[in-house]
Amino acid sequence: MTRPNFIPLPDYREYSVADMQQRVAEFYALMKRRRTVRDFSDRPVPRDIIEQAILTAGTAPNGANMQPWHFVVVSDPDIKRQIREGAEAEERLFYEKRASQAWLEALAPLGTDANKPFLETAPYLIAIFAQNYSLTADGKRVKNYYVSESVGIAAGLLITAIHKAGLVSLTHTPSPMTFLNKILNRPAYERPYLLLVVGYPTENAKVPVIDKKPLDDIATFM
Ligand code: IYR
Repeated sequence: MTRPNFIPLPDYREYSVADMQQRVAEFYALMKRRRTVRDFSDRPVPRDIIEQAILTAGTAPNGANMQPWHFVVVSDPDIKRQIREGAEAEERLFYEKRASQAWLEALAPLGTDANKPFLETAPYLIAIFAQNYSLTADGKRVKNYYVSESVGIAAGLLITAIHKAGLVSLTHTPSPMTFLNKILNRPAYERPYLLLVVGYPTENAKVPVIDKKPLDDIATFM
């Protein structure tokens, strides 16, 4: 058993109430501008921006600090093509067979279909894997805790960091995504969680007209 090892909270900064109000409002204004984009430019993006965004994702709070995630960053055109083929095969089944009528109706305002050209156009695909187990130095499997919650929070931070940098992303989830294990050579105990498409939008990128629920609908204060 490793014994607890504590230090005084490092780098905590307290702000005045007025500063907090300004900071949180500015952050909301920044995040409100984020849109999920499907029209990607092929303009290249420097790799260090992606590296910083992934480091940000890795700061996520998570179960027992097991950090049960792995990010595979794909820029190789041949691997992107394989991912597109794998995803479109699943999506064709989804749109033609698997999706209920109600699901297709819910998706209609987004105008999506089984074609996913952005999987080849965008400069980066980040495949996020959730690790149900971690491997110790001697190759033993140890169970991870709160894996979905942890990886979900990390994915949120990644999306936030990419937006803050000035790039756009698409949370893409062809289902099932096991083809990603094969193409990207990841072990079976890693579950593909999300495929994040990252890059610049095209100059005439379009997004659907949607709105976000008001505070009263999403929060209760008691
Ligand atoms: N995975 C499909 C369908 C899809 C499902 C949901 I829920 C969305 O919010 C968007 C799309 C696709 O990517 O087309």
